[in-house]
Amino acid sequence: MYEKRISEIEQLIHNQNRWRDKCINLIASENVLSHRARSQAGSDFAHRYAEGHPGERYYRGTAFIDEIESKLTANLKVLFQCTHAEVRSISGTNANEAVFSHFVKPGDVVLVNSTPAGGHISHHREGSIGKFTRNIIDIPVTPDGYHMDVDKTIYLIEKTRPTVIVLGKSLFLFPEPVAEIAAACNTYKVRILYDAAHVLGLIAGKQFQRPLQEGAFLMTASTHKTYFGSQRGIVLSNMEDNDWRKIDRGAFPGSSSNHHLDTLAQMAIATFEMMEFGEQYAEETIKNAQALAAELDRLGFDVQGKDFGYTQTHQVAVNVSAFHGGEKISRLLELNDIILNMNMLPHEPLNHHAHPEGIRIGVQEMTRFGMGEQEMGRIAELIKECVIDRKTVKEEVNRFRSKYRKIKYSYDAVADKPSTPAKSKKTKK
Ligand code: DSN
Repeated sequence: MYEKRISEIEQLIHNQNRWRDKCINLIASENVLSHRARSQAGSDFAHRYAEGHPGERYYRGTAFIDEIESKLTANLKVLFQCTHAEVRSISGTNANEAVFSHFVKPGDVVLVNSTPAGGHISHHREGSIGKFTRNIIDIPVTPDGYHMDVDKTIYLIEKTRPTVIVLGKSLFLFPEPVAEIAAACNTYKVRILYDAAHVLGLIAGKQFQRPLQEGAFLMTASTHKTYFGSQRGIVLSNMEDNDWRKIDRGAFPGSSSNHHLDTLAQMAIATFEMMEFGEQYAEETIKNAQALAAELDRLGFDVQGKDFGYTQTHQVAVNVSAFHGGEKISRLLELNDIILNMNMLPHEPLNHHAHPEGIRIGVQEMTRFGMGEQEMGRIAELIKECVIDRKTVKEEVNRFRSKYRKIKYSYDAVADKPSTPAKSKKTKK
């Protein structure tokens, strides 16, 4: 009776696969899995449960996931030089919830990046942190809007005595001044929680600040933006064991039950890729973002952060208010198969959220498909032809994108080679 309806869903999945494969994807919070990692989706692990820790599960039948989870945790500790790694959160917000639930109490004062200044929704009054306290104060920013005003923030710390300051954001162009505020935070016992969702791969690739080494108490992240996937969350720290037990309980049973074992296995694969290719990838990603920003500026766009070299991450922010704003421009680009999101910019009031002045561009996915600075120049031209010249560029976008379909910074190049049939092992009879 419902078989035809299932076919409709299958067709929609097929349409998505075919469409996004032709698009220039510039959403700053996305990335693609390598073939090696993606091909493990739907393994038997997709059907299973494994609450608890390796070797101490509430379920039987977990021997293999125990081994995978242990290897992943051990690799993350090496990659991020930390003593604790929690891998059971199934998203970045879920990881934040595991942390906030134990370190933010009713009535606590917390400092966060405001939404226009780039703060993530889980740092917002209506998001995860708002469930635990309502005393949420925005971190002061410098006039350009993209940097913390360190003096004013330290003054605010002295005056309001927060328990926690949440750094890291979703519109994230420049490093956070962790080291600069660490002493004041130490004096007033303020914990620095650093949400590294957007920059995790840049940190792993050693091309960005190292929050844990600069003074952050802990770092949360999602694992699929500049990191190679899969879509999950993590918490990393060098904190004392006593405190870590709170995170442990925050992750399970505090904010999750089962932890989606098939994507955990994919993340174990992606983490090896990050260990091997992360440095080169992160370097190329940042260079690409800077090249794209400079070219968009040259072509007549109001690219943000110009006085500071535009960006030190995978992101570029552009004020498109001169061209009818972020909502209209992101739609126009989508019609031409260039996919990105509208974004509020730091000077905007919250009620602009549905019609903000900006767009946010991320180059991390196209970099993973092998694009370099020259290709960034071409993307800037295509955006200009579409937005400023009002030309239809869809066919050219599809033609251009068709040249970049293999996933680099992975072992897929090896997998692409025609496989030689495995020789049967001779066994002693
Ligand atoms: N809201 C997402 C972003 O695009 O930055 C992160 O969860």
